[in-house]
Amino acid sequence: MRLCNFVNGQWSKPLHGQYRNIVNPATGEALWDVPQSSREDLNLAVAAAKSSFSSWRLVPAPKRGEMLFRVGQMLLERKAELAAMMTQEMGKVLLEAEGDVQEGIDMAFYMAGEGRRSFGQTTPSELPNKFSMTIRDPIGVAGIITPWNFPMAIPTWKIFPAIVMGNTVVFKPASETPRLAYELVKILEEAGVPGGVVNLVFGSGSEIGEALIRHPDVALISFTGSNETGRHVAKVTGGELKRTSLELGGKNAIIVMDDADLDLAIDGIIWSAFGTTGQRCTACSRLIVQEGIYDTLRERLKERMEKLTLGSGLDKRTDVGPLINKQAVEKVKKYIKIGTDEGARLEMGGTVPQDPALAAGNFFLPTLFTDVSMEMRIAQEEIFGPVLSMIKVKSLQEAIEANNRVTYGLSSSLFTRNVNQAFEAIRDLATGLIYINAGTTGAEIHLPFGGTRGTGNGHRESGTAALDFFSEWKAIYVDYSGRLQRAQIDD
Ligand code: UN1
Repeated sequence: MRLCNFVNGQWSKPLHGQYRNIVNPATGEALWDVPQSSREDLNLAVAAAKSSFSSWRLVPAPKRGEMLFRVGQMLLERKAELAAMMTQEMGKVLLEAEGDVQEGIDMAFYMAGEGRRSFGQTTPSELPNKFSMTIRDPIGVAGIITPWNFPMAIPTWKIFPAIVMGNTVVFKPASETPRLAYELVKILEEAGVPGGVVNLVFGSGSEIGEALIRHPDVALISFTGSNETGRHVAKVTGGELKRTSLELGGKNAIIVMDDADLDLAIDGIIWSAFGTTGQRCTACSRLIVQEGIYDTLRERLKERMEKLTLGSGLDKRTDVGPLINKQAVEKVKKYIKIGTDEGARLEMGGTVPQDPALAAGNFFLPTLFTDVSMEMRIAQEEIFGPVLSMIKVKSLQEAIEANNRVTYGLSSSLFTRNVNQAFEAIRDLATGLIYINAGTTGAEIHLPFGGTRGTGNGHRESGTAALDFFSEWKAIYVDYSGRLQRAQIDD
């Protein structure tokens, strides 16, 4: 099967006819072919989005929202089928793939409702017989660049608020996971979103992503991906004063205090560190543990890790699926060597599995390092794999300080039974997401999502915060006094 671009309402082949093959990361089996588009394809998509903007911005927002209700309904009806495709293409286990689609469903219904809300303010004027209010205005063409780890959820976080606000879209999904992007855009078309409003162009970051961020007719860029690429995007778009939202990963920690419910903490650690094979921006890769329970927690965690089953995500017995590709396996291997050379103790894992049944896939054993100190690179850099580093601390203050001493600030978590400690942590943990007695993953779509420092550039996705990125505020003054009233001068 060959996927197509979607430009100006037409499913079209790339102009230069280049394709590449997508393989299942669990088995190496060939799946489908995806266009390797060129700048010419991208230019056509931007032109379509630009010309559609003039009519789409005038479609009443509740009508735009109704289309998203239909999108949500269709996603719901096709949830199992879409999740299976996602597992084939990206590798995450079926249960998590269903969660990924569910996040898209939630976002569709939430943003559909924003079609009837999009609240501004009415506020008194300082002058008599004068009325003031604020309204949201769409901005123009939004360039949307998404990663492979949430092939459905993250595109919906960006596309749905963009279009309900009245913007049009050029969507460049991750090269590794085109299929879900293709299915999502087909659903948007079927739900009645007019041609030209959402355009889809497959291709590489260096060709299509680069052309998109540089295109003078693209007013907004919403990007999720690596810190390095995010910095590049910011440099290019900053020079053009192009509004840009960046979500660039994390080095998230779970803190476990001596008084914590250890069964609960271990459930949270296993799910956050090894769920999605550690390939979430929100994944836990540091475990900061108070000294009194450090040894017990380490031993109990190892017992649980032993029981994790690796395999294809389509198999119901699998706990941990493959990494996305061979380069990811190499990257994780590199960090195992870095950690060992730095003097951390490799307690478990650290290699690819020996099981011949797994040899064709990109598997890596769940890995635990202990004796890790905050200076080590394995405690500082995003590995994006099933590698957890244990750090011992004496107190909550020391734990919070360790948590904050990284260049990222996405998610953090604290396990304690002490409510005072919980609130102290909420005050002092310097991340955009904080969980008490839960792991570092599992953000819900109606709350703001994003982080501090190297995680981004201050914008938030999800919830009403997403509307702020995808719209411009207009302040309106209506003077019905019939005379010139000068603000700040007349009484
Ligand atoms: C990501 O990893 O980029 O909170 C997104 C979570 C999910 C979203 C993760 N709801 O883990």
